[in-house]
Amino acid sequence: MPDFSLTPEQESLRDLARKFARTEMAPHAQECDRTPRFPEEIYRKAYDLGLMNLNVPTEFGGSGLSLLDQCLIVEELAYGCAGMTTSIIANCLALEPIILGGSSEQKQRFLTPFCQEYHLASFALTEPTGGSDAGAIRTRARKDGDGYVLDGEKCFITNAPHASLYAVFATTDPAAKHRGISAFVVPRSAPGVTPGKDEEKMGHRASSTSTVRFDGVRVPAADRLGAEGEGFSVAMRTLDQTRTPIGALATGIAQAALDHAARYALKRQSFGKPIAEHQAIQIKLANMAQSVHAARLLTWHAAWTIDRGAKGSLESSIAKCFASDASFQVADEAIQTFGGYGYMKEYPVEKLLRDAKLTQIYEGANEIQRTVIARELLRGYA
Ligand code: COS
Repeated sequence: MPDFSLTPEQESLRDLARKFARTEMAPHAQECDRTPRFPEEIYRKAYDLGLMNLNVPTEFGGSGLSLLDQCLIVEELAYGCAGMTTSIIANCLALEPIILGGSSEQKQRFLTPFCQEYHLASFALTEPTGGSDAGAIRTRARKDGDGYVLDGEKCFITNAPHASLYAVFATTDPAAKHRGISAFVVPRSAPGVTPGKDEEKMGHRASSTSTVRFDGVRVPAADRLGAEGEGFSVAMRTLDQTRTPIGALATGIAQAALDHAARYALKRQSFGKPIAEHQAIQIKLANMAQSVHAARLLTWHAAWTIDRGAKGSLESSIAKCFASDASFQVADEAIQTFGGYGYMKEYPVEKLLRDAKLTQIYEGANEIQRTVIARELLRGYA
């Protein structure tokens, strides 16, 4: 890890994502935020350039990128628009349970089509009464012949109205708590699957979020990932992988906020000089720069740790939690640097604050990240 240099391949991945973010995403970010609009044409272009399904192994037609490679891409995309990035990387979250828990036959069957043609998938874990307490989900999977029947409702599901496939977590035995949970792959076309209407959100408004209902949905046993009761482990291992890219996404928002604030501070005059020459603003910019730098390094460190085969629960929670808190603070300071203009929708920084807020909540609220961090930490002292 002391060597922070990127390989030529990583440099070109980063350049590709940077160019795409600045030429294809950023010019539409404001309009998609305001309307709001789900810009599927941009997601299709991202797919065509290989900027989706980053975690799918090469043997199933994916790019098989390391987590560090993924983070380099995600940070750049988020610089262009965090909401679009959430929709672009949602496939990674939805397909990870198949990568981790699926048999070779299931991987071939479910992953390959995503690498042959543009499709969206959703990760369906959260429920109206069970967000942070993932072991308490109520969606039922009742044994029926050689399969299961699913009943229940999921909420806050990214891309749900546009997805063709869902990774669904359901319990065969609620009394068994997390040990009763199994993971299933459910096609959108299965009778009884009903995505809800788009939620009106504070930020990430270019992405789509809705409920999904499962009413008597038949799922063959062949579409269960891993053994019955292994679903909670699949979900937790998935989140260990996908929280680090959220650190990268938050870093991208923070870098954008810092860049806007620094440029504005050099231009904006007060008391006869650019505000960048006032110490109060310099201190803000210096603190923002430290936060962005630390967020990036913690994210790279978590990615590097996991790429070397470690579980990385501690490192990914640290990266996600620190980077998202940093992102919110940096966006807040960017608004303060802009003063009244920062509060206006005409300027880009208020969107960054709204987008940063979600990174403190999704893929596990930061309170949960601190729970994970403390548990992992204390294990070393017990
Ligand atoms: N990898 C593998 N297994 C894990 C694990 C991990 N990262 N974390 C926990 N487990 C296992 C534990 O080892 C334990 O196994 P046993 O059944 O053998 O004892 C089991 O899972 C239960 O673990 P724990 O007791 O820690 O579970 P809790 O109910 O206390 O919940 C948290 C743990 C809070 C960490 C979990 O519910 C969580 O991550 N919640 C947030 C969910 C989330 O991020 N939602 C966002 C969805 S995507 S937008």
